[in-house]
Parts: sequence; C-alpha cells; structure tokens
Amino acid sequence: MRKWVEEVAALCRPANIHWCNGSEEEKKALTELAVAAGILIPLNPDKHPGCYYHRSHANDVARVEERTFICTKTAQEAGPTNNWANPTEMYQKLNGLLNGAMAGRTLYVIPYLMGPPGSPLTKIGVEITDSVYVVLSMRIMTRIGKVAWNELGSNGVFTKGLHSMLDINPETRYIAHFPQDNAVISTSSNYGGNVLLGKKCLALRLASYLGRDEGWMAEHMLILGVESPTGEKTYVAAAFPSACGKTNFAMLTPPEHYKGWKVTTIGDDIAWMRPGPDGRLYAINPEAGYFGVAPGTNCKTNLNAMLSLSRDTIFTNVALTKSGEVWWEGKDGEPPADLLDWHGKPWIAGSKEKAAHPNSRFAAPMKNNPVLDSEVSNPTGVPISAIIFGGRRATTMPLVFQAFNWVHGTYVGATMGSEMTAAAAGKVGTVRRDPMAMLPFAGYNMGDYFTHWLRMRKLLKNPPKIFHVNWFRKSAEGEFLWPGYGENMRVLKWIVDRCKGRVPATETPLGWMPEAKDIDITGIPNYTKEKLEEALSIDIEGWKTEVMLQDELFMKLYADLPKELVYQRELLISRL
Ligand code: OXD
Ligand code: MN
Repeated sequence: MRKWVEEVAALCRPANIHWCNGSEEEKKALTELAVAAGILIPLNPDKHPGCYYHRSHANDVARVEERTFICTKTAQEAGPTNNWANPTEMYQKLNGLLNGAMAGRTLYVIPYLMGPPGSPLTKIGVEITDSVYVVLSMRIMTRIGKVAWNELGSNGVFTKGLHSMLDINPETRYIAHFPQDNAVISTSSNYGGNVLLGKKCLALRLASYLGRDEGWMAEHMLILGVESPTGEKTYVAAAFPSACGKTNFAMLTPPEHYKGWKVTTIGDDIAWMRPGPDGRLYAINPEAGYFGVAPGTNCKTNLNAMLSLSRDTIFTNVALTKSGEVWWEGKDGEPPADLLDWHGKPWIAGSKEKAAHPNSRFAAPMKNNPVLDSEVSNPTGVPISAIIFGGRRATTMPLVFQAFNWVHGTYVGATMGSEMTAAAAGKVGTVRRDPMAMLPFAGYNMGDYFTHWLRMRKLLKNPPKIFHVNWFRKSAEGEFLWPGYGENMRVLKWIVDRCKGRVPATETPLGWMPEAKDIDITGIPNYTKEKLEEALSIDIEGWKTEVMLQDELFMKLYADLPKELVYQRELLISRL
C-alpha cells in the first residue's frame, strides 16, 4: 500500500501528503481548511447543527455514464451494455492526465471499510484524492481511518482508488474501472457518484465482479427490516432504479392503522449478500451514510430522512438562504424569500428555473436515522426473506406479484423497466430496461451477470422469495392507482406474510398475486376497493406488448443470455 502511494505521489507530485486517521481533530482541521478555501459554507448552527453547504461546478452535477468505463482485457468481458476501453491504453491516457496533476495540492490517503469491521463480507478500500470535500464526504459515507488501517493489517487486500479533480473539465472526465487489478481511477470531477469511490465504483461495479468470482452478490438494493407487533422480524432487500423512492421505502413510516408495526433501515442503496451456513442469503449494507436526492424529501414523504439530515450533513447544490438555511423543491413549507439558487444567484419565487438542482444531494450519517436497524453493524449480516424488484410504470405492471421461483424471479429482475421521465418523453409507456436496476453499475457482461444470479440458486438451500411491485400505475384518467409512501406498508405486509406462508395467493400468468381482499386498505383517505382492483388487474394485451419490448435488451445480450431466461420468456408467452 505504501509502495502504491509512493508511485501515485511520484506521478501526481503533490505539495503534501496527508494520511487520514479518521479522528474528530482531523475532521475539525479539514473542515476549517475547507471553509477558509470557500469549498464549504457553514450553515446556521441553530437550524442545521454541524452542517455544511457545497456547490459543485455547474458542468459537474451527476454521474456520467458516457464517461464511465470498464477496462477488462477483452470487450466481451465488459459486454454490450458497458463502455469498454483497453486497460493499457486507458492507463496510458490517465497517467498522462495525472502527470503533475496535484502540484501545489495536498494528496489525501483515505483508508476505508465497506461494511462493518470484522465481517467476512467487508472489503477494504484506499482512496487517494486531492479533494478535501471527498475526504469529508467519505467520512460520512464509509468507516474511515484507524478502523480501516487495523482491518488492513500488514498484508490485507484492498481496492485502489485514485481521484484527482484536475480542472473539472468534462472532456478529461473519466471514471475508469480496472476489475482485473481491483482498481478505479476518476478524473476531472468532484461530484459524489463519480468521486466517492467506495460507493458505485467499489461497492457495485468492482464488487459485482469480485462477487461473481467469490460466490456472492453486490446489488443496487436497499435493505429494510419489518417488525410485527409480536416482535417478529423479517428482512427484505429491494432494487429500484435511481429516483424511484429507494430511500423513502428503506425508511418507511407505517400508517396509523398499522399500530405496532415498525420498519427499520439497514441500507438505502447497496446490498452485499452471501450464502450463510444455514443456506439462507445474508446481507450487509457496505455504507455508513445516505447520499440521498434532496428534492421531494419532506416530513410527509420521508420523516426519517429529514431527521437523518438534521445534523452533521453536507448538502450539495441545494438552495441556500442568506441566514444559512437550506431549501429544495418539495421541502416542507413555502420557499423562503431570500433564496439563492444552486448557482448562488438570487432566486425569484415563481421562477421557471429550479432553486435546487434536481440532483442536489445530502450526505448524512446513518447513525442519525431514528429507525436505524439494531443489526446494521452485525458482522454476520441479516438473513434476507424477500427480494423485491420494481420500477416506475404508468401501465401494465400490477401493484404486486410474486415470482414462481428463483429462476422466474431472475427473469422478472432481468426484464425490469422504468419510465424515463414520462412527461418529457411525451409518451406514456416509454421504458428503459434496467435489469435489477444494475444497468449503470454492473462491472462485467450483463449476460454473465444473469448467469451468476442463476448460479447463486445452487448455493442457497432457502433462497429468498422474489416479488415485483409498482407503486406508480395510473388509471386511464392519469390518476395514481396506489397512494404510495407509508401506505406501501400494506403491500410489504402481504410480502412478509407470503414469506411466512401465512396468506394464500392466486396463480396468474405473471406469478402469485393477492386478491383485493388480501390487502388491507382500512384508513387510506379517499381510497376505494375499485382502485385497488384496478391496480392489481392484469392487462393481457398490454403484457403481450411488454414481452415484445423486453426483447430490445434480450437481442442486445443474446449471445451471452442464459437459455433459462429465454425459456422463461417462452413460458410467460404461453401463459398469456
Ligand atoms: C444513484 C445513486 O444514482 O444512488 O443510483 O446516487
Ligand atoms: Mn443508487
């Protein structure tokens, strides 16, 4: 590790090297330095204790899929859904860009853990960065410093992550993964998803590659616990594409009618899952914080997220008041009068421009979450009883169904789709296929990734049951057929009851489904049994079209598609 740091320092030629120990004194000193440099703005300590504000460059506000590369020896290994680059050529290009790139800057070495200490599922990463914003964000999102040095010991294996902001030029922006070297290099960005290298780069792209070889799974899934009034605990993992409410579902507040039920959070974005000695699938959340989308978050949609970000949080690209308070579209209450938008310009109420960037974020420590699950740092992980897939679909997809078995469930995940912004596309039903919500995050060939899912079945004596949900179905009049948010507890209860073998279900062409009477709708304002029936109905003609649409991705992947999935498609067509 020292040798690697020396090599990077010889290339990037920083003015100083700072080895992070993760202490409170270090946090204080680096925060002061970031404030003095104008990188962080302290927020009002009465309203947002311990919180800071950051504005990123206007050209650097989101993940950049077109600049994200999987650099395996052959293009075949990366597969048709990833950008591939030759590793030798990519190293050459990046070494050129990084030559002297840290002149006059400090090089920070951040050792971090993805996962709780002492867990066989945990991985060690070291990120080298020239961004103090990255250091302070990494200490929220992961376990950094001494705890990671200890775990590394004298001969531990670790993932190499190298990040330099360069001059934040989109033309030299690369997020380049080298799975065969367990390494990632990120240049010319300072936006979280591109530069907090533990998250999407290590915990999904590189980890999915490691998981394939080591017999485990790295998935774009939240993990939650459901506790019944009698104290029975069930853990569920769920994959939804970005911006479909994963953080909200992971922190759900059950409705009034569900007295005594509790939902607790293990994680809101990533699950690492490995077969346990009892043949069940055990999961950990490799992260230690939430990097959530701010707009739309309020006390009604997600009270627990609002409480999580109430202290010690870094906000990026939200709107700011002169008195040091933050605001975003969809926050509680009216926009304050003296608002500065995410560019720092005065914002006039009623303006067509958004005050907060639609992808503005909060990085909040998970320990602030009032419903944090007690097992979140258990090195064994938690046993998963159900896996849920879902997307944003105005038509076709019913509220909930259960796959017949693991192989069918793999097909359901592989064919998952979600509407790109339905309004902007102007055409309801324009869906992007996003298998297991992993399209931007699989570190190798998507066809081989499906094969890995099928292979995992053989390692599990008691596999989780697999479900598909859709909170977003609409009537012909364009009205949502399901209230969503906390009311999703009602569907979650059906899922838990199915896992325990407590409720019957009806066999349909799609899978096992509840009847309307099986979902309790008592106490939902202005909701009717007719709406629920419509949300649960199967549109056979719509499904015939759906099967044709699924082919778009299957054709692209055909050469590497496991035949089991082709047969599942045939079986679905016969049932329809
Ligand atoms: C995402 C995220 O883009 O979690 O999926 O940030
Ligand atoms: Mn995500």
